Amino acid sequence: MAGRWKNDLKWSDVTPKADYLNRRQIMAGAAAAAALAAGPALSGAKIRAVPSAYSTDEAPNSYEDITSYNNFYEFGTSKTDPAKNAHRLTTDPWSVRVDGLVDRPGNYDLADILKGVTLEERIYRLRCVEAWSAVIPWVGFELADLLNRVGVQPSAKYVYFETLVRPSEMIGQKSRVLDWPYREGLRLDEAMHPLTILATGLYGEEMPNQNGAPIRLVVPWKYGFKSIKSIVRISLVEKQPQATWNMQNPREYGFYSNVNPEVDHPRWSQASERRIGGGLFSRRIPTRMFNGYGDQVAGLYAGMDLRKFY
Ligand SMILES: Nc1nc2c(c(=O)[nH]1)N[C@H]1C(S)=C(S)[C@@H](COP(=O)(O)O)O[C@H]1N2
Ligand SMILES: [Mo]
Repeated sequence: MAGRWKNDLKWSDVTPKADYLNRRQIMAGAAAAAALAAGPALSGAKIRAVPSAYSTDEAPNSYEDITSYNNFYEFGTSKTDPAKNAHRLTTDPWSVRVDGLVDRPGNYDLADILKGVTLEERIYRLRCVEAWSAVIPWVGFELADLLNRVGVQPSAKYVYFETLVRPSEMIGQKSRVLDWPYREGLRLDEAMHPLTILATGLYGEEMPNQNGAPIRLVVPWKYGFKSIKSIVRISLVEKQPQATWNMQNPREYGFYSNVNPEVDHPRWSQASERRIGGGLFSRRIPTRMFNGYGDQVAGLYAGMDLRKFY
């Protein structure tokens, strides 16, 4: 169609119908080959997702690595606790309360949130503040899609998020290791950025509980703790909201927490990182400014002192 932007093409426009339908068998996008190579059986609940130009071409970590080495303090503080304990979480039914400075506040059923969206595969790097990293083939949609649907009012400046509190199923919440609920926040322009997604799956399948089922945030240029899991509330607010790790230890964890190899954590260097899955001889690789997403996001911070506002 003359004059139509390339970006407006839908997957169904460029893929023969038979292939399109067959994708259920072959899984989403570039991750398929890696998943097959990776071996271990996936859960079986396939989701259709279209490939995205925002994906890295770096090889994803295996499904096994991504689902067995996690941070999810609601299920315990060790890296292997979430995989052991998160199966107890009931993720259906699930609703997300959207409130604050929005035109259409409400308690939205997850199924309704997902009705109008195009799920994409986004293969992103994830850099934890603890200096490990992974490459994860998420399935999700842009947070901006949801925010535009609920109507953000002009006075809103930040977005605040909360994780579920349900100690009967989230056994880590029986301990006061953090002040529950886990909470996070973004500036509105960060939240509206096309790289910022709400993920509902990985490796072309529904989100494993230990990775934040049924819906979690992914902000690839920030330290992993900003990517809050198992979200039940999204609030549009005027003032910079509370964020769990920033509350816990403001000297060590800033509100912005953009990945920055030049600003060390008070207790360790942030200059390099260890890719998970390398076993005993895991390699360290240099950490990149904004986790390698600087071309897309550096402009959000023009004029800010990135050493001060970490
Ligand atoms: N609710 C909640 N969200 C959370 C966390 C958590 O403990 N609770 N841990 C964070 C941290 S520190 C990281 S590095 C990522 C890890 O995501 P993954 O386990 O899917 O790799 O989740 C983030 N989201
Ligand atoms: Mo992290």
